[in-house]
Amino acid sequence: MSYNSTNYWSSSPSRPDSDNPFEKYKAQRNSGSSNLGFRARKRGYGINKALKVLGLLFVFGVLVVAWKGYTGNLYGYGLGSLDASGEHTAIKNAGSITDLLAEKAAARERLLASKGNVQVGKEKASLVMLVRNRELKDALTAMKQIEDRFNRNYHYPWTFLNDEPFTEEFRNHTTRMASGATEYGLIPEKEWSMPEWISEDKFQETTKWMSEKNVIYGDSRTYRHMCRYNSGFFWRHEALKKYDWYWRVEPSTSFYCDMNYDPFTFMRENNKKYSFVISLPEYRETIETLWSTTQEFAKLHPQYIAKDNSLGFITDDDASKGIEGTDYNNCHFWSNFEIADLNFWRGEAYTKYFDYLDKKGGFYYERWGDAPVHSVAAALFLPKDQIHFFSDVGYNHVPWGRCPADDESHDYARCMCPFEREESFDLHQWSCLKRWWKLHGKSWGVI
Ligand SMILES: Nc1nc2c(ncn2[C@@H]2O[C@H](COP(=O)(O)OP(=O)(O)OP(=O)(O)O)[C@@H](O)[C@H]2O)c(=O)[nH]1
Ligand SMILES: [Mg+2]
Repeated sequence: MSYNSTNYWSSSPSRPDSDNPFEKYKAQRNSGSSNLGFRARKRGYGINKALKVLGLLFVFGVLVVAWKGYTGNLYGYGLGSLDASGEHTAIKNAGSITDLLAEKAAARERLLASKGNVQVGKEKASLVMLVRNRELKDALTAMKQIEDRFNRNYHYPWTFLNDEPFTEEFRNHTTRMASGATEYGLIPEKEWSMPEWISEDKFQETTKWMSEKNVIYGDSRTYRHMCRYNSGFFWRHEALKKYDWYWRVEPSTSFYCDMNYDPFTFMRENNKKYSFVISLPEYRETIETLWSTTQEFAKLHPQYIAKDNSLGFITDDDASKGIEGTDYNNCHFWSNFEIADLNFWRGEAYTKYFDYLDKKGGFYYERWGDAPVHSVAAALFLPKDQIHFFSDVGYNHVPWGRCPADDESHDYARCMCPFEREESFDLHQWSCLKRWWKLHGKSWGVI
């Protein structure tokens, strides 16, 4: 009978198959009659002995460790016993755990110092992220890309702002990711809540009809706090007072191209105050009265309107009719990316404009976004040459992304875009970029 494993395991032990090699081996081993059986029994005996010796050694080891630990000699902070001076070692060494923690903190500092996070960039500038603790992973994703593409060569600091205190976890991970210094700011409650002149009832009416109409974030109170904060307060935060420039970074955004120059220096040297990479129309339901309120403001303060402004970008009417004679086409610079001069927001024109808007209540009675508010202000208060389009930046914020169109973009060592140029939002029917080019007297497609 030939051996096959199936019938071997199914065969009864009481009916050993003498032809089966496994049964043969089993029988020999049990009887101890063969060399094989003898060696096996001997080996078994040897293993038992070795185990016994090991067991004894283990017990001995445990006793030594316990004794040393008790007397404090092994780790330096034992639990008891008196030392030579008669002092109880547990009390004497009580500070050691604190020392260990301090050493851990010092090690972290050394790690950060060894990263060489001394600022190389020459500008008074910071990367700025308004973010929630729960967005840590998304924050790191965006940070990683900005670091890899740009900041690892410049080590500009990062400033994080939040309406709640940042957790240790958030601080530790983002500090490790940053090549520059990090600072964590808590937003004052007054700047993240409805001002006293806003009626709760009227606000509730708005959220009701907006949620019925499915307006995006239409029923959200915190989204409105966020938009108002970005529109009127972030640059007033203590942490940002020392800077002239900021680069706004949002969690989950992507940066596809190496930036081999300092954009802050570029902005300063070229007298630019505001910049963008994507422009698109805002949902009209969220800003029904933003333009009429702006028209009122412009009438009251004509001195703030720049001569060579970008009205032509934000209206599809004949711009020569002026602010009063035109309607807003809803085009705005997508403010999830911004590199800009903080002093523009600090200036008189914008401060007065924001106060005027804030008193009108549109941040709560409608859902005015910081993007159209910043954009309308930049378009009207700045000469058009002070707004810069970063055509060399490859960028994505869901659901839209863009890639550079110039020859440089095809240098794949600089840009790694996950989509073709044809799929860039620049070419989308909703993109406002063509209006931008028209305003600047350039032909469509030349970037
Ligand atoms: N600290 C804090 N940050 C917030 C809050 N809401 C939004 N943000 C931040 O504000 C920025 C804009 O918020 P988003 O939710 O991205 O708004 P959005 O870009 O218009 O919309 P989506 O990105 O499509 O959700 C992001 O950096 C958010 O992390 C909030 O309640 N607290
Ligand atoms: Mg966003």
